[in-house]
This record gives sequence, C-alpha cells and structure tokens, in this order.
Amino acid sequence: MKKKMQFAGIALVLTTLSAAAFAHGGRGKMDTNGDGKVTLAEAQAGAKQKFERMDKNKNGVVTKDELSGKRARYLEKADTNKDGKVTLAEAQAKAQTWFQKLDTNKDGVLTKEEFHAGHHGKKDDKRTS
Ligand SMILES: [Ca+2]
Ligand SMILES: [Ca+2]
Ligand SMILES: [Ca+2]
Repeated sequence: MKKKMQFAGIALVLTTLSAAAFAHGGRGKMDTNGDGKVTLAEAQAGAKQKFERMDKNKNGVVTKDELSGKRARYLEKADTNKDGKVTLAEAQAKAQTWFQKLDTNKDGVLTKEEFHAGHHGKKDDKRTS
C-alpha cells in the first residue's frame, strides 16, 4: 500500500511508458531487440506507439477527451505548450526527458538497473531549465 502511494507521483509521469519498457514478456515493450536495454530510439518508438494508441480518432493530436481518468494527467505533463493537446512531438519530447532522467550514466542506453533506480528516485527536482 505504502509503496503504491510512493510510486504514484513518479508513476503518473511515466505511466504506461515505464510499464511498457520492461514489461516481463508483455506486449509493446520498448526493448524491441530483447537485450535488456532500452535506447532512446526504442523509448521514442515506444512513445510513438503509445501516442498512436491514445490518439483514438487518429488526427495526430491527443486531446483530453481521448484520455480518461489518470491518463488525463499525462496530458497535463506532456502538453508543454499548454494548448490542451499533445502532439507526437510533445509526446516524444516527454519520452526523451524521461529517458535522460533515468539514464544516469548518460550513455544513451537505459539498463534495467537504471530503470529500477529511477523508480526509487528521490524527488530532487534540481534541474531548472
Ligand atoms: Ca486525437
Ligand atoms: Ca500541446
Ligand atoms: Ca545508461
């Protein structure tokens, strides 16, 4: 229970992105070549797939009415220009931010360890842009 709460904050941002990344034998995992690592390209490909799934009417943007419940938060997070829509570019930018955050040694590859560590990440939001 406690763990779930702790997860919530980060999980909201990562939501299905993270779940998909290293899903154990699940569908749509980002690690497309199965080597236990996720590259930025794989992460972005995953983001694109996810985006296309969310874009129910296939008009190239994900709007609030296409997202329900907790997914509405995704829109808040990913909609960087705050126009109420998430474009693929925004979704991929989001994925990139997420990726870079977890890629602690900055080698452009996300290992399971880094991924795992990211989930235990502290909330230090030191980076200001
Ligand atoms: Ca749409
Ligand atoms: Ca937008
Ligand atoms: Ca790395």
